[in-house]
Amino acid sequence: GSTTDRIKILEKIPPVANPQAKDPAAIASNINYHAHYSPHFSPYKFEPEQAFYATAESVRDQLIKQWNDTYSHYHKVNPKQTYYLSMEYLQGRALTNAVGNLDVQDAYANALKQLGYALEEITEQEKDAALGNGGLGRLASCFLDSMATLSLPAWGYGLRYRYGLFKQLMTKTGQEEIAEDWLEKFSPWEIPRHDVVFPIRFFGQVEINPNGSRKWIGGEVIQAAAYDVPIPGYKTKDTNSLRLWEAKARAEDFNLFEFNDGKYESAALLHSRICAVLYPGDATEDGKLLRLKQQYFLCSASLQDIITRFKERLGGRDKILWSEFPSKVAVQLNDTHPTLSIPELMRLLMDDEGLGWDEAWDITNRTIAYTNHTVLPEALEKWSQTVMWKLLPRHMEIIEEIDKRVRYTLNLVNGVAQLHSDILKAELFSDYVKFADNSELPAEWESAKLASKQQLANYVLQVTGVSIDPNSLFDIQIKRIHEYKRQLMNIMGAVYRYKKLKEMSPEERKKTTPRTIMIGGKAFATYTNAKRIVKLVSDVGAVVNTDPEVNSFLKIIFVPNYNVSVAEVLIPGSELSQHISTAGMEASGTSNMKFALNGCLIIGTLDELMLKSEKKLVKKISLFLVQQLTKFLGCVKKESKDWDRKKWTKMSILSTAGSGKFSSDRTIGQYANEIWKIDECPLP
Ligand code: Z15
Repeated sequence: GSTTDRIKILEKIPPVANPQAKDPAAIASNINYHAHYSPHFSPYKFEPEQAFYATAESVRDQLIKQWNDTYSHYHKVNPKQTYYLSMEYLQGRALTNAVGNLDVQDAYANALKQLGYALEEITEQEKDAALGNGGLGRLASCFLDSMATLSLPAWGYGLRYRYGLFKQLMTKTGQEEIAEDWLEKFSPWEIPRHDVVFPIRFFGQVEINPNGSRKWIGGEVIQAAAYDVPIPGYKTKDTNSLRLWEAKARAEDFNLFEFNDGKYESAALLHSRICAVLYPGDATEDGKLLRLKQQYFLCSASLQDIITRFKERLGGRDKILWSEFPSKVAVQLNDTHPTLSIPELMRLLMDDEGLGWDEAWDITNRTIAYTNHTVLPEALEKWSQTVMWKLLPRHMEIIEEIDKRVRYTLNLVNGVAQLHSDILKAELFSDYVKFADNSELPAEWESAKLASKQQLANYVLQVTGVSIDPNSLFDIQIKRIHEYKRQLMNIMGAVYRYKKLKEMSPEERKKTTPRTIMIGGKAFATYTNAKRIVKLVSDVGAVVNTDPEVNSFLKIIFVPNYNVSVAEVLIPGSELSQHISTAGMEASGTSNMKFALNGCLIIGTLDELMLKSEKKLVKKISLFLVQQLTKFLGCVKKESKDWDRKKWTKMSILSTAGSGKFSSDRTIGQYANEIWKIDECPLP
């Protein structure tokens, strides 16, 4: 409808605040209330964008009550609580998730219909929150979802980057990076906590007191201010928090005299930029001072907040029993990025709270756990001692002491992936297998898949202008572009397939299975080889897709700007996906599990770590691209021969049936029991 039509519809619906509205008419009124009284736009407009913000604010009303209730419930019960510290979160869109978890999907769809909109049209308006790069960040977001779903008292801590991951624009010269300001208008999902502010120090020196205790003084101090994002769970009222820190300078830190002298780069102004951008590299080394500052900023603000809450929950006792701290707090570090938490907790306990080394070290050990996410040596961050001593002098003293005391005793490392082939088999041959041969399920399964493929085809047409056949085999590889992930091998395989098709007679071609190969992912801006791969994929596509002789048998698509909401369209529409990283290089991989859950078959590397875990020692063989490609093509050929719709459907059903283990709910359940030792704390 036109702008005037929309306003006319709006006029018929009374704007009434009703944060707990349940029926569609009341919800429509509440949405209209927000359009009128929480305005962020000029009046007399109710275009899709305005409708999205008003709808999101209305859904937020629904969340806020149970969110506050959850907080006071935790405060009263005072259970042991987990804090997940991560430099990255890839939340994607929140509206569909919130409406689904609150179980108000139909009511909202209906309400929006009264306002002249389809729910899908409105949810499409939302920008992805992309405060992360890839697998590590998305895993953190899945974990938050599962922690709420399992009613666990567990919160996330992160940074409120103004600019998240860049937007990938495809031009004649390949990938171009566009800054994405996800807060350009505003985020309806964050609540500023003006009362939660902590000082964060950088530089300065260590003062030694007459009694031997030490204190970090001087340097520069900035403020960390909290912004909370509600995390609703599925089929639970528990609504947890993701607390994002924002760097702020206090008014008194501004030196107006300097400013008036034209010195705009005052320390205070520089500091306010700490959270300006997400570092856009995925698993690559970075020694930038700003990144180190970001990491310390996250650790210090989060730990000060955690200690403050621990003290608040003492329940009126004025004596602090620090030995109780590990029975109230578990801190999980997502990769090495937040490991400064270890010396920071030591510093806070010793220098601010007056504990001795042994007691502080015992508490720190029992509180903090770390997960490793990479086997790439270049992904392990390193900083020079000079930089560290300058920026964090007290922490360096503590780190040296830890090194002296534990360098010969430390032997515990835990990683993200473990293979449980036996469990897998047990699940694969469980009762579900019977359904795979059931007469109705395969047909329903196929039509659901076809519907998802049709949606994907519509999306590809919309973003690339290329039309693809939903009846062709959809073969997908989506992940950050990296040499070790071997998108190059995949595209070489596609070129080989194209050449073979060109050699065939028209009759022979008709006997092949038509295929659409889709590759998507972002390349780190300065990673030249990765950017060349992106360009190659899109150039090969341009040749193949316009070749009338073969383009009904093969299409090659570079899917631009791969992100969470694009994944939500691609993964359900997939039939075959590529997980072909060089053996021994991928710590785990997580999209493989999402594809499998969505009934997609997988081509994957038989990783040498897997063989090792089965105690079969294999000699490490390093292949050149050509040999790898030959092997890969052998695999691809076999899977082409196997392409029999009935057989595929059965394998697809078994794939979904056997992948329950890969739910992040299962992972988080295990973390809660085995590492954090926390119990669920559901709202009554
Ligand atoms: C990242 O996305 C991953 C590891 C890292 O060290 C960094 Cl900095 C970013 C990925 C791994 O590459 C991937 O194999 C793993 O599945 C994922 O983390 C989640 O654990």
